[in-house]
Amino acid sequence: MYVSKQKHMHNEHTDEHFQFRIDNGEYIEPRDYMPEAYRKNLIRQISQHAHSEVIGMQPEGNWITRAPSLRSKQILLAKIQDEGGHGLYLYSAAETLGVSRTEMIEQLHAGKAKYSNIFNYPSLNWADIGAIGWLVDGAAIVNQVSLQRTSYGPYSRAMVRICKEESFHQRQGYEIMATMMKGTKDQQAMAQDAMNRWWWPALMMFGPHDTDSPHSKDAMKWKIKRETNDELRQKFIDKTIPQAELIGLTVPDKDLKWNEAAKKYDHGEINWEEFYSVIKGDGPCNKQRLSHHIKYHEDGVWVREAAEAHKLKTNLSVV
Ligand code: BYC
Repeated sequence: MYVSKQKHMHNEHTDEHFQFRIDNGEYIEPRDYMPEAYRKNLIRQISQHAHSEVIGMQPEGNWITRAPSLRSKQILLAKIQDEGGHGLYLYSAAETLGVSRTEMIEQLHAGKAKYSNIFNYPSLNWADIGAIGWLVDGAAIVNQVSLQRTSYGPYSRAMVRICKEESFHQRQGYEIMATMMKGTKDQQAMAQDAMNRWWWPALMMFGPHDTDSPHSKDAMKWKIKRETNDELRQKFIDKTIPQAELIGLTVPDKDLKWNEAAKKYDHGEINWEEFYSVIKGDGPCNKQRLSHHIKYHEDGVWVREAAEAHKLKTNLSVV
């Protein structure tokens, strides 16, 4: 009896048992056994996801002071604040895997950790705020709805909460685009121009094609990813095109057409050269985004020190 219990306990700490649990649809929790490569892949993905949320505040923050009405300013402020919150849930989820937030930020500042390609493009005018909410948050939702069922418990739970807020963000953007499309010829042209500039980078958010995605095989086996890059990209395209048509926007892809047999849209070739150049650090705003983050991180040293001092004082008073 005793021997069989020991054997069972031993088995719990093997890759085989881990995969059995994954195949069985179980969630993996921080203290559970996990292969080192699973832990590393999760830290990479979750920390990059967190960095994306926080860096993503910059292109939107650019328009707070110039929002066209008090209502739109309040909504934009609330949305950007949500993104900061998403970053915090995600940094906390990553910390449960044994990495500190300080280390993650250091990796970002050293250029070792990536963040989403999309935030390296400039937000030139108010229509861009519409396009970001509608297309960028729209793409993020498709990805994140799928990640609600990711195999790592803390990441999955963070996604459930984030998805609720993202659907409001997507509507905020679509409302801006719909309003502009009902406006003057100039406003319609601005909305179309924003659509033209954000469409292709939004498709790139899903990552390289499955055949060129080095992390996908393991991520699918471990159910970190529940759907592949191409499957999610296709879902986004099929869902977004009718929304564009409804408000009179043209999708900037001459090869786009409905495939009746496959019941999906076929689309044109994505410019992967542009994608790799942007994620390597050579996009239009990479340097600006990173130097802004570094500056405000350094300016915020006193806040972190004050928080630490307060914690110490509170702990002492409890003792
Ligand atoms: N951008 O093997 P692959 C938001 C990298 S923010 C940059 O397919 P994976 C929002 C990839 O990291 C939404 N890099 O990788 C916030 C890898 O390089 P490394 C952010 C990319 O991880 C504010 C290499 O290419 N969402 O919603 O299996 C305002 C090979 O790729 C990108 C998430 O982060 C990219 N787009 O699949 C508004 C979702 N794509 O790390 C909105 C969580 C690929 O080996 N992340 N790379 O140096 C994921 O689902 C997956 O990480 C990805 C990529 C699908 C993005």
